[in-house]
Amino acid sequence: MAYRDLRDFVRKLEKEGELKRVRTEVDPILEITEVVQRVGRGAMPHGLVAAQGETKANRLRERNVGPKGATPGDVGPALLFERPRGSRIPLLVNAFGSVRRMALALEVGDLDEVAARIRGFMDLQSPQGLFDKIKMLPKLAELGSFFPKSVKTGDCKEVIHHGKDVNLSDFPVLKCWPQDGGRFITFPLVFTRNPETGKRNVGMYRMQLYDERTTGMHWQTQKHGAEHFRRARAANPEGRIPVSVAVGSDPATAIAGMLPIPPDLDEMMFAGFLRREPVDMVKCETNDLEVPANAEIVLEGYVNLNEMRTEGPFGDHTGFYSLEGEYPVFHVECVTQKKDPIYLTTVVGPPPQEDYFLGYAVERVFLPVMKMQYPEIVDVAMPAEGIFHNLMIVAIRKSYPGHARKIMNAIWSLGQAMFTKVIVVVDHDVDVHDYKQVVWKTLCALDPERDVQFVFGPTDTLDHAARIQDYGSKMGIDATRKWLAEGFTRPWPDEILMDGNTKARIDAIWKTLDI
Ligand SMILES: Cc1cc2nc3c(=O)[nH]c(=O)nc-3n(C[C@H](O)[C@H](O)[C@H](O)COP(=O)(O)O)c2cc1C
Ligand SMILES: [Mn+2]
Repeated sequence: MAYRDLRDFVRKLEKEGELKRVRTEVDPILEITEVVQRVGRGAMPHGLVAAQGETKANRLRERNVGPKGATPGDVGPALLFERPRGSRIPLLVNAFGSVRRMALALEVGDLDEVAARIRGFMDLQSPQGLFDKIKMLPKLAELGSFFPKSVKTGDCKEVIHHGKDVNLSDFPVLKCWPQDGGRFITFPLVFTRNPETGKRNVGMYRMQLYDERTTGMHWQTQKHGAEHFRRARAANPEGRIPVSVAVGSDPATAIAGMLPIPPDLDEMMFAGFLRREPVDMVKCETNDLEVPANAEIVLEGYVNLNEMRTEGPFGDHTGFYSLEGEYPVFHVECVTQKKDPIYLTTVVGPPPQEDYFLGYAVERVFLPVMKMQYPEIVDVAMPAEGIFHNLMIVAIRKSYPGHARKIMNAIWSLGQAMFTKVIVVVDHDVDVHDYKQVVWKTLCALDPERDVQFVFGPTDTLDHAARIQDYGSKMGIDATRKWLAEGFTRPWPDEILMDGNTKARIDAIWKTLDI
C-alpha cells in the first residue's frame, strides 16, 4: 500500500533505522545545515573524522560506497528536528539521502524495479489474439490507477489561514549558507497551469522568503513554470496567474516535482505511477488549482506577470553560490495545513548532498526511456561531482561511423539533458560507474583534436561559468575505439588481459607460493 502521507514515510524510516530525531533546539538559520553537513560524509570536517578514530572513519567510508561502486551510499541518516528555533513545527531533512531511502520512498527493493516497470509499459504491443488481450488487462487496469483523483477534502485543510493571518515565518524555513540572500523553502511542489492548454505542471523551484506573505519564485528559464509565466505574460502583461505550492506529501508525490518529464505531461500522474495508487487532489480555497490532499502545508496565491524582484544569492548544489537574479514574486493569500504539520526541506551545497540521490533515482528510472529511443545506449552515469548537468558518461554499442557523435547530439536534445556540459561516450565494454576505468580508457582512446567536439546551446541557469546566463558551449568527447571507416588507419591494440590457462596454473599453486 502506498504511503498515506509524509508522516507515514517518517514512521517507516524510523522503523528501518534510517531516521534520527533531534530533540535539542537547533536554529534553522545556518545551524541545521551545519548538522546536516556533519552527518554526511561528503562534508564531514577532517577534524571530526580524525576524532572518531580510523576504524569509525573507515566504516563511514564503507557505508558511503553505494551499490554501483562509485555511487555514494548515503549522506547520513534522515533527521527530524523536533525543535527548530523560532517555530513550533518539526523539520524533516535528508529524508531521501541514500540509495536505500530512495528505494524505501518508492517502495521497491531496488531502483531498477521501477525501471523494469516502465520498460513493461513501453513494451506493450498490440495484442495478437484473445490470450494476448487477456494478458494485457491487468496492465491496462494498472495504467488507469495512475491518474490523479479529485476528492472533496483532505488533511491539508485541517487549519486554514486567510489574508493577514498568513505568516510564512511560522514555518522553520532554512537559511542554509552564510551568504544566502535570506531564508528559502527548498522542497516545494509548485503548481501552475499552462495558460494555453490548461494542463497542470508541478515543479520543484526554491522560494526565497521576502516577508510574511511574499516569496521569490525561482523559475529557471527553460523550466515549465517559467514557460507558463511567459505565455501568460505574452497574452496579458498586466495580469496574474494562480500558483499554489505544496510542501511535504507522501514521498513519491514529493519527489515528482523534480522529475524531468516532458511539458504538459502531468507530474501527478507520474507520482501515481510511482506509488501505484492515484494521488488524491483537492481544490484550493482561493484559486482553481488542485493540490495533493495529503500535503502537510499548502500555500495558495498568485504571481503578477509584471513584477520581478531580486532573488538570491543562494548556496546551490554546484557547491557555489548562485548569483542574484531577477525572478517573479509569489503572493500568498491563503495557507492550509495539517493541525501538526511536518516541514519537509533539503539542504543543497558541495556534492554529494541529499539531492544527489534524487538525481541518481532519475538516472536509473529514466535509463529505459533513453534506451527505448536509443537502443545503442548500454548504460549512463552522472557522477555526484558533476552535479548532473556537468558530466554524463554514456556507454554505447557502436555500430556505425560517427555513432558516438550522434549520441551526443541525441542527449543534447533530450529534455533537461540539454544542459549536459560534458558528455563522454565510451564503448559498451567500459563500466561507466567505475570512474577510474572511465578516466583510464577515455584518455587512452583520445586524440584530443580529433575526438573533442564543441557545440553551442542552452545551458543550466546555475552554470556560473557560461559566458552568458542560460547560453554557452558544451563539449562531447568521443572515447570510443576509432574505426577505419572513421578514417583511423592504424590498428587498435587489445586491452591487456591474462589468459585463462596461466590463471588456472597460478590458482593451482597459489597457496604454495605463501605470499
Ligand atoms: C532540491 C531541488 C531544488 C531545485 N530548485 C530549483 C529551482 O530553484 N529552480 C528551478 O528551475 N529548478 C530547480 N530544481 C530542478 C527542478 O525541480 C527540475 O528541473 C524539474 O524537472 C522542473 O520541473 P519542470 O520540468 O516541470 O519545469 C530543483 C531540484 C531539486 C531536487
Ligand atoms: Mn513539468
